[in-house]
Amino acid sequence: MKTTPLHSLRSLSRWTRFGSALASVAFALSTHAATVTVTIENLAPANGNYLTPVFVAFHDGSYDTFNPGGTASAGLEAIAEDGNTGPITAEFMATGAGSAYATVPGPNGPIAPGDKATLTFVLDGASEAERYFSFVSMVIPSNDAFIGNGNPLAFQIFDNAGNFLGLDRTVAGTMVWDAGTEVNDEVPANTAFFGQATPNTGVDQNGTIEFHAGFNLPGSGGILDSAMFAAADFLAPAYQVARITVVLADSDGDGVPDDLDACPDTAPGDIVNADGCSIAQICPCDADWRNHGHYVRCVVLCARSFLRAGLITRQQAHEIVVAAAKSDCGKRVWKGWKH
Ligand SMILES: [Ca+2]
Ligand SMILES: [Ca+2]
Ligand SMILES: [Ca+2]
Ligand SMILES: [Ca+2]
Repeated sequence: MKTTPLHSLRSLSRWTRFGSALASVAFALSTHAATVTVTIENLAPANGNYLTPVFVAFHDGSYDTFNPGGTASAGLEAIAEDGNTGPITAEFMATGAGSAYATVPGPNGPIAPGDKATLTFVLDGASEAERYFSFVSMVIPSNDAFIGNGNPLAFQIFDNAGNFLGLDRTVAGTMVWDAGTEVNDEVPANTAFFGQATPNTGVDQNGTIEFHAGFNLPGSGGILDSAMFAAADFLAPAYQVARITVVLADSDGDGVPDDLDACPDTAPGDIVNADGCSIAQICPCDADWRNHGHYVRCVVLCARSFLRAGLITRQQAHEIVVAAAKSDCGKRVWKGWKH
């Protein structure tokens, strides 16, 4: 996370030049660098399926994870059967299609229903090598079920001019794939995260990648007979597996992306200008004001500028100025009088 040293906050707070100082900061940051946050949220209900830590990659559009109807690569087999992202990561690196990739775990490793896995990347929007996005994650427990995009051009994150497009996609249960590498017997000893002790255990399917036909019916001794996964039938009506988002990072949640935010750590809920700065940050109470009047003048000018920008109402501007005038900010406190 970026930090702003106190002295720069103070220089921003000088009413004589806060406007030009903020303008120059915003100008300096207007490049193609983009700090983006990838989030994978498990949308399954309680006692639904988990997801393994997700392999995510940004690339030039040439990285093809799989083709429906085709056979799985060894890397796809390892993630679909065991949640192992090592081999698919090596395959991705060998393609030379991009250099921004990661395995994104949930808060406790596997991503439980309701949990989110999230990771931030610093990308170059102007680079063709970071224009498209792909992901793969195993649906667990299962023999070889997974989610992911087989079309490398499906998720374009930056347009050809380098402008951020982002991504917000829901994966329905009907979009779960079967890797075709292992028979869906759901026998615990063969089924990862359901009793299987060693990787790549199970009966070879020698099949192709197809939409998954669903778990075995309740009563067959399979996954749905386990109380923990009683609601994991991802082909149930309206079942959703995941939501995948790629957004510009906004660490302080003020609506201004990190790369354009001149004031990190804005207090939650504070109104900010286009540079991500609140009035309390532009005119901080504890700055080294010459006197109370200088502090109040900073707030007056700032409130006026927020009002002009339509960020606050006339009534709010009035209340902000009154509160500043009533405050002790900028006053020299006499500490030697009492006791
Ligand atoms: Ca299978
Ligand atoms: Ca296998
Ligand atoms: Ca922000
Ligand atoms: Ca901010």
